[in-house]
Amino acid sequence: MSDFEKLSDGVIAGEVDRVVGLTQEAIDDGLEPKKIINNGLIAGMSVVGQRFKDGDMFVPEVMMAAKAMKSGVELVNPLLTDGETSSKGKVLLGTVAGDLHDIGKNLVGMMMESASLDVIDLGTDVDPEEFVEAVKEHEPNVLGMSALLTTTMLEMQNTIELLEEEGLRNSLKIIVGGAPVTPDFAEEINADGWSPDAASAKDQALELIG
Ligand code: B1M
Repeated sequence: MSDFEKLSDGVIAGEVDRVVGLTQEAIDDGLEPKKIINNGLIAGMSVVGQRFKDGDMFVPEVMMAAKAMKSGVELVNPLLTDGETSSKGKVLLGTVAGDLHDIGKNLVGMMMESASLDVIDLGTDVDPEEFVEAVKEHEPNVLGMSALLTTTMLEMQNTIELLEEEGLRNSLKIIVGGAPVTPDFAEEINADGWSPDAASAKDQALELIG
């Protein structure tokens, strides 16, 4: 098994200590930092994303894998040179106003981070005005909104309308998700995309960023 395969394997197994040890070994052996991230750590997390999508892995295992991957990336990140920053774009994420459910949203954020997207997580119960202020401040490529209640999903529409009023809608892509949110609803409220799960949300963000 190659060093990269061992690293991927450690991420898939969610073993933080093993991943930290293997990452340090890879650094000491002089392997290229970007390859350690892409061919080892992110490669492992891609497998996790696919298995989660297929129902072969579950939330706690995905969280452990994401934690292991993050621990490895943190060791390698300081070694990347300026031109090598691994960021593929910026995503602003939040659960809408009145809604405190954040497990799904956190998974979406982890998957996105594992694909080298910069994630700014506004947390839960984020009202339209807060989303608008954060879009002005951070200028993200993508805004992702999560809702788990049939009552709060309407806040997605309120947020998009406020972004339109403020002239901010055209400069960003919007994706929505959460158990009660359907593709038809996403289209109705003028979102750019809908995803059924965290791994698909990551794929969609990357696709929309282009
Ligand atoms: Co609540 N809750 N809850 N709850 N809760 C549900 C959602 C509910 C379906 C339970 C039920 O009645 N069967 C129901 C909603 C009914 C409805 O509106 N249709 C409900 C209710 C009613 C409530 C309260 C009103 C209960 C009460 O107090 N009377 C209350 C509301 C509080 C509030 O938000 N204001 C409430 C509270 C809570 C807890 C705080 C106790 C807790 C949340 C803890 C937390 O999140 N930190 C909780 C929980 C845990 C649930 C259930 C059991 C599980 C939700 C979950 O985390 N699923 C849920 C019932 C259920 O789903 N079985 C329920 C796992 C998670 C990985 O899945 O969030 O769907 P999910 O995320 C998926 C996808 O949806 C997608 O990707 C994720 C991963 O693949 N996804 C996105 C999510 N966001 C996305 C964003 C994207 C793309 C994809 O793009 C940006």
